[in-house]
Amino acid sequence: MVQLSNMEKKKRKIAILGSTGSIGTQALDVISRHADRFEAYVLVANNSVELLIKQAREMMPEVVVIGNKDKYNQLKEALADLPIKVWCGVEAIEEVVRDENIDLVLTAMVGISGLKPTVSAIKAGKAIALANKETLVVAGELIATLALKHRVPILPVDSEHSAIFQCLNGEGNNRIDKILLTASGGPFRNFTAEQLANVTKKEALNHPNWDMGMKVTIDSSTLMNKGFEMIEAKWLFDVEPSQIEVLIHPQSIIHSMVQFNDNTIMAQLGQPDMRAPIQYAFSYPERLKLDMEPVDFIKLSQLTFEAPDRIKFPNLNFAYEAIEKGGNMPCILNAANEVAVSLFLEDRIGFYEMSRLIEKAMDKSAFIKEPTLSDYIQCDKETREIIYSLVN
Ligand code: MN3
Repeated sequence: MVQLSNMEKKKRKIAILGSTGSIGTQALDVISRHADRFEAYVLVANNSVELLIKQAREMMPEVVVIGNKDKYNQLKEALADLPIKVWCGVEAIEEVVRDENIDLVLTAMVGISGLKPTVSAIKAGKAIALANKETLVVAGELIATLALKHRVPILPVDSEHSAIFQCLNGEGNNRIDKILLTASGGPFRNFTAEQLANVTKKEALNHPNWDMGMKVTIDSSTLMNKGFEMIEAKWLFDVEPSQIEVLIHPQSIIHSMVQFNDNTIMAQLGQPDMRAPIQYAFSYPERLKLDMEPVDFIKLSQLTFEAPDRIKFPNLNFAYEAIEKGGNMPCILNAANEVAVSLFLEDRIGFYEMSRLIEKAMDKSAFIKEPTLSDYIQCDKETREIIYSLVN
């Protein structure tokens, strides 16, 4: 599936899209600890200019890009004494990933903003370390087709997909019977429907196992994240949604499993530490040292599993419905969810309203069977307008 043998031993030059976010900062930690193997060649952030300045001074990349043009002067002045190129704007992000020296692009931007730069990087033949799952949710077919055409490997950074990817090591053409996609269940796994109706932003942001960005933490609490990951798995591993079973596993030790046609199951285990899948995507197919504690099975004593509650957490069903319908429906799902999550984070709507708004958007938005890249961008915009019109 993936051919990276020609870049095995040389220092990999990496472009980090979203360097100031949760994945981005952990990626820079991985790069710093293996400075003989990796180089942060490009750093891209949307808004967090102060952190970007600090990162640039530490990592000394070739280029830094700030998405928000209003922050350009501040960035430029702060780095004036260094030989670092400073760019700004969304077009600059699409351009910077095409630099001939880049080996690998880590896509760790939030939401649909990662779509165009990912397309641009694939067209330029860059290997992709994919953390921005919304890219595959919105335009999975387009990305999968492009990656195949340009012979570009897509290395998953999402922990579940990295696990599945690792379970497939050495399996050649052996057919996947089923993917067992594990989920922690989030902070509200045992809440009643009444309790769920009243949960606060603060409670939702308190994830039991994983330290992640705000958007994905809220998505975890609604199981939208797992729905997105099901769609992500479909495109990464060429399986049908019916072959993907979501399994609640509160300890987050098994990161996912693959069942083959002889009913043998392979699992990948480890501590819930995002640096592990990030580093594996960077060093693949090699494994490098990581200061992560091994799993202590005696201390753990048990690993438990249960079925997800699809009544309390309907977003999971919406994801299956959206991918079955296909076309721009997953794009509608994603756009509606992005707006719903931001409204929840602004304390403008309650926990359940996020699901209600997504359901309404899927009903109301115009269906396009075979969308182009510009259809996706337009559909994203229109869906957002629909959601805002519903709450105002
Ligand atoms: Mn995940």
